[in-house]
Amino acid sequence: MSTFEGDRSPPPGRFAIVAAKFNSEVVDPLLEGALAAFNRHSVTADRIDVVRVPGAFEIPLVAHTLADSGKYGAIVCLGAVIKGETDHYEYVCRAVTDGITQAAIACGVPTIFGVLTCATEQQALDRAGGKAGNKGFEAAEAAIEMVNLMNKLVDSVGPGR
Ligand code: INI
Repeated sequence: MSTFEGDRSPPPGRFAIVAAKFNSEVVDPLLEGALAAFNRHSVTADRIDVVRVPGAFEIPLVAHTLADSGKYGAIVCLGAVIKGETDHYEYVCRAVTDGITQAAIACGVPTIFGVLTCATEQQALDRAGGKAGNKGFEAAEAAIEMVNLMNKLVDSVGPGR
Protein backbone atom coordinates (compact mmCIF):
# COMPACT_ATOMS: atom_id res chain seq x y z
CA MET A 1 0.00 0.00 0.00
CA SER A 2 1.19 3.50 -0.78
CA THR A 3 -0.05 6.55 1.09
CA PHE A 4 0.44 10.01 -0.35
CA GLU A 5 0.20 13.14 1.74
CA GLY A 6 1.32 16.71 1.32
CA ASP A 7 3.45 18.37 3.97
CA ARG A 8 4.46 21.92 4.81
CA SER A 9 8.08 21.67 3.74
CA PRO A 10 9.23 24.71 1.70
CA PRO A 11 7.45 24.29 -1.65
CA PRO A 12 8.87 25.14 -5.09
CA GLY A 13 7.34 27.57 -7.57
CA ARG A 14 5.06 30.56 -7.54
CA PHE A 15 1.75 31.21 -5.79
CA ALA A 16 -1.12 33.59 -6.53
CA ILE A 17 -3.63 35.06 -4.11
CA VAL A 18 -6.98 36.36 -5.39
CA ALA A 19 -8.56 38.59 -2.73
CA ALA A 20 -11.88 40.41 -2.83
CA LYS A 21 -12.04 44.11 -1.92
CA PHE A 22 -15.64 43.77 -0.66
CA ASN A 23 -15.70 43.46 3.15
CA SER A 24 -12.06 44.56 3.21
CA GLU A 25 -12.11 44.88 7.02
CA VAL A 26 -12.30 41.08 6.99
CA VAL A 27 -10.43 40.22 3.78
CA ASP A 28 -7.37 42.39 4.46
CA PRO A 29 -6.55 40.45 7.66
CA LEU A 30 -7.11 37.19 5.73
CA LEU A 31 -4.58 38.41 3.17
CA GLU A 32 -2.11 39.33 5.90
CA GLY A 33 -2.59 35.86 7.38
CA ALA A 34 -1.96 34.17 4.04
CA LEU A 35 1.23 36.21 3.49
CA ALA A 36 2.40 35.38 7.02
CA ALA A 37 1.89 31.66 6.35
CA PHE A 38 3.86 31.83 3.09
CA ASN A 39 6.64 33.68 4.90
CA ARG A 40 6.58 31.07 7.70
CA HIS A 41 7.11 28.31 5.14
CA SER A 42 9.91 30.07 3.21
CA VAL A 43 7.84 31.26 0.25
CA THR A 44 9.38 34.69 -0.35
CA ALA A 45 7.30 37.69 -1.49
CA ASP A 46 8.92 37.70 -4.95
CA ARG A 47 7.22 34.33 -5.57
CA ILE A 48 3.73 35.60 -4.74
CA ASP A 49 1.35 37.61 -6.95
CA VAL A 50 -1.70 39.22 -5.33
CA VAL A 51 -4.75 40.12 -7.45
CA ARG A 52 -7.56 42.20 -5.91
CA VAL A 53 -11.07 41.80 -7.38
CA PRO A 54 -14.24 43.82 -6.57
CA GLY A 55 -16.10 41.07 -4.72
CA ALA A 56 -16.20 37.33 -4.12
CA PHE A 57 -18.34 36.85 -7.22
CA GLU A 58 -15.38 37.94 -9.37
CA ILE A 59 -12.91 35.49 -7.79
CA PRO A 60 -13.61 32.42 -10.02
CA LEU A 61 -12.82 34.07 -13.38
CA VAL A 62 -9.52 35.44 -12.11
CA ALA A 63 -8.65 32.20 -10.32
CA HIS A 64 -9.34 30.27 -13.51
CA THR A 65 -7.24 32.68 -15.62
CA LEU A 66 -4.31 32.42 -13.21
CA ALA A 67 -4.58 28.63 -12.87
CA ASP A 68 -4.81 28.25 -16.65
CA SER A 69 -1.63 30.31 -17.15
CA GLY A 70 0.47 27.43 -15.82
CA LYS A 71 2.60 29.92 -13.88
CA TYR A 72 1.43 29.00 -10.39
CA GLY A 73 1.60 25.90 -8.24
CA ALA A 74 -1.57 26.93 -6.40
CA ILE A 75 -4.06 29.76 -6.20
CA VAL A 76 -5.38 30.99 -2.84
CA CYS A 77 -8.84 32.59 -3.00
CA LEU A 78 -9.81 34.96 -0.19
CA GLY A 79 -13.12 36.69 0.41
CA ALA A 80 -15.90 37.21 2.92
CA VAL A 81 -19.55 36.76 2.08
CA ILE A 82 -21.76 38.00 4.91
CA LYS A 83 -25.49 37.39 5.03
CA GLY A 84 -27.64 40.48 4.49
CA GLU A 85 -31.36 41.08 4.39
CA THR A 86 -31.90 39.56 0.94
CA ASP A 87 -30.97 36.25 -0.65
CA HIS A 88 -28.08 37.89 -2.58
CA TYR A 89 -25.75 36.07 -0.17
CA GLU A 90 -26.96 32.67 -1.38
CA TYR A 91 -26.20 33.51 -5.02
CA VAL A 92 -22.75 34.91 -4.30
CA CYS A 93 -21.87 31.91 -2.09
CA ARG A 94 -23.00 29.42 -4.71
CA ALA A 95 -21.22 31.20 -7.55
CA VAL A 96 -17.93 31.52 -5.69
CA THR A 97 -17.88 27.96 -4.33
CA ASP A 98 -18.84 26.37 -7.66
CA GLY A 99 -16.53 28.66 -9.64
CA ILE A 100 -13.47 28.03 -7.50
CA THR A 101 -14.09 24.28 -7.65
CA GLN A 102 -14.44 24.41 -11.44
CA ALA A 103 -11.20 26.39 -11.82
CA ALA A 104 -9.28 23.72 -9.89
CA ILE A 105 -10.78 20.79 -11.76
CA ALA A 106 -10.57 22.37 -15.22
CA CYS A 107 -6.96 23.48 -14.84
CA GLY A 108 -5.58 20.73 -12.61
CA VAL A 109 -4.17 23.36 -10.26
CA PRO A 110 -4.98 23.47 -6.53
CA THR A 111 -7.32 26.41 -6.06
CA ILE A 112 -7.85 26.93 -2.36
CA PHE A 113 -11.14 28.05 -0.84
CA GLY A 114 -10.34 30.75 1.70
CA VAL A 115 -13.70 32.47 1.38
CA LEU A 116 -15.64 32.98 4.59
CA THR A 117 -19.40 32.52 4.37
CA CYS A 118 -20.85 33.90 7.59
CA ALA A 119 -24.14 34.95 9.12
CA THR A 120 -22.64 38.02 10.82
CA GLU A 121 -19.65 40.32 10.46
CA GLN A 122 -18.51 39.26 13.95
CA GLN A 123 -18.35 35.62 12.85
CA ALA A 124 -16.19 36.70 9.92
CA LEU A 125 -13.87 38.87 12.07
CA ASP A 126 -13.48 35.96 14.51
CA ARG A 127 -12.08 33.90 11.61
CA ALA A 128 -9.86 36.66 10.23
CA GLY A 129 -7.33 36.82 13.04
CA GLY A 130 -9.83 36.80 15.92
CA LYS A 131 -10.79 34.09 18.40
CA ALA A 132 -11.34 31.44 15.71
CA GLY A 133 -7.93 31.87 14.11
CA ASN A 134 -7.07 33.17 10.66
CA LYS A 135 -8.56 31.26 7.73
CA GLY A 136 -6.24 33.11 5.33
CA PHE A 137 -3.24 31.61 7.13
CA GLU A 138 -4.87 28.16 6.95
CA ALA A 139 -5.66 28.61 3.25
CA ALA A 140 -2.03 29.39 2.41
CA GLU A 141 -0.88 26.35 4.39
CA ALA A 142 -3.41 24.23 2.47
CA ALA A 143 -1.94 25.61 -0.77
CA ILE A 144 1.57 24.61 0.32
CA GLU A 145 0.40 21.12 1.28
CA MET A 146 -1.40 20.69 -2.03
CA VAL A 147 1.63 21.77 -4.09
CA ASN A 148 3.79 19.28 -2.25
CA LEU A 149 1.12 16.58 -2.61
CA MET A 150 0.58 17.20 -6.32
CA ASN A 151 4.34 17.06 -6.94
CA LYS A 152 4.50 13.70 -5.15
CA LEU A 153 1.55 12.37 -7.15
CA VAL A 154 2.95 13.54 -10.48
CA ASP A 155 6.30 11.92 -9.60
CA SER A 156 4.49 8.67 -8.82
CA VAL A 157 1.60 8.38 -11.26
CA GLY A 158 2.52 10.94 -13.92
CA PRO A 159 0.92 14.21 -14.95
CA GLY A 160 -2.25 12.64 -16.39
CA ARG A 161 -3.73 13.04 -19.85
N1 INI B 1 -19.25 40.38 -2.31
C1 INI B 1 -18.53 39.86 -1.30
O1 INI B 1 -17.34 39.58 -1.48
N2 INI B 1 -19.11 39.62 -0.10
C2 INI B 1 -20.43 39.91 0.15
O2 INI B 1 -20.90 39.70 1.29
C3 INI B 1 -21.21 40.47 -0.90
N3 INI B 1 -22.59 40.79 -0.67
O3 INI B 1 -23.15 40.41 0.36
O4 INI B 1 -23.23 41.43 -1.49
C4 INI B 1 -20.58 40.70 -2.15
N4 INI B 1 -21.26 41.22 -3.17
C5 INI B 1 -20.61 41.74 -4.35
C6 INI B 1 -20.36 40.67 -5.38
O5 INI B 1 -19.33 39.79 -4.97
C7 INI B 1 -19.93 41.29 -6.72
O6 INI B 1 -18.73 42.00 -6.56
C8 INI B 1 -20.99 42.23 -7.30
O7 INI B 1 -22.25 41.60 -7.34
C9 INI B 1 -20.59 42.65 -8.75
O8 INI B 1 -20.55 41.50 -9.61
